[in-house]
Amino acid sequence: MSRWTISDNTTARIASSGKRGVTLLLPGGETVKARVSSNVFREYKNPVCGDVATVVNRQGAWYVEKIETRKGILERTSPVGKRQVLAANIDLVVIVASIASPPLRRGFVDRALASAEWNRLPAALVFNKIDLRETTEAADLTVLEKVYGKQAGYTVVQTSTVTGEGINSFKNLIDGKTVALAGISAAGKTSLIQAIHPDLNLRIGSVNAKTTKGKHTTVSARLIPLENETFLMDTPGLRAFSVDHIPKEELGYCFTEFEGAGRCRFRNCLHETEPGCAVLEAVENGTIDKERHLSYLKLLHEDNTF
Ligand SMILES: Nc1nc2c(ncn2[C@@H]2O[C@H](COP(=O)(O)OP(=O)(O)OP(=O)(O)O)[C@@H](O)[C@H]2O)c(=O)[nH]1
Ligand SMILES: [Zn+2]
Repeated sequence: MSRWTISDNTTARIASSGKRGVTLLLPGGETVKARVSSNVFREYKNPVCGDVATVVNRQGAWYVEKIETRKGILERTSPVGKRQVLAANIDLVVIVASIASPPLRRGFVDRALASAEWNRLPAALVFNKIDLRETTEAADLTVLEKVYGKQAGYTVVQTSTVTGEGINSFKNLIDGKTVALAGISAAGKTSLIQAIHPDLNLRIGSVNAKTTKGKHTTVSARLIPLENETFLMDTPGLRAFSVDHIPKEELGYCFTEFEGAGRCRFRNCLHETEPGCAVLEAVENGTIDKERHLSYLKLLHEDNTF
């Protein structure tokens, strides 16, 4: 195409978005910088990672002309209480957690799951490093399958990038989808992607719990194309899976298995110490996992002020 022609409208994905414009992922896999037309800016503020956009090339420069209606968005509330869309058109949130080295952090898993539920995004779990299952610090996979698979109803995949176990299941899990990948540092996200794409030489990006949980950390996401219409969304910062903005009385709905416990005596029950609480009863008789309930209580009492 000549530098001076105006191209027909093309559909592209927004790979990343910054103050001075966006990076587009063109259908051929090429990434280019683009400016955002003012009408788009007025309507959407800014395109976000994952947006499907109509773009046009005018005299060598790319412009975003239109943003398709978003589905599957990841939102957070900004420090000043404004809702911010972080990423759009997510088909699946995949939470990667190692069962050992570093030890499993159930609190992180439950927070990320609750956040996905609040955003109404389907979620799945990948328990990685199962080659370490016989080590003393390893979390019990039978328990994890029961709690997250059977009781909470999520797809659970067990993997090891060392032995290759479960790598095909992981590949099938994400195939053809736009996937937001969540996991603490060193859980093995990069290794998993490299296991299915040995030729892809990239750092998936470091998620460091200490530096990215700070209140003023910028959270931006980027889209990485894999084969067969599969896109990985790298969301740096655990803040992307914040639960700060979930009203306390709604948090229980973000723990999927609580629903199955039946009705509590009080409609506004927070499942703490209330008499006639069906959730507490289920925890008592083991149909809801104690640790899941503890995670819930922890999130319920988390400092909600910014
Ligand atoms: N034993 C074992 N080690 C693994 C496995 N997968 C990854 N590792 C190791 O764990 C370490 C961290 O893996 P990464 O893939 O860099 O983890 P990450 O989640 O991408 O980490 P960040 O980039 O910091 O977010 C590396 O030393 C890997 O070699 C596994 O299945 N088993
Ligand atoms: Zn209750």
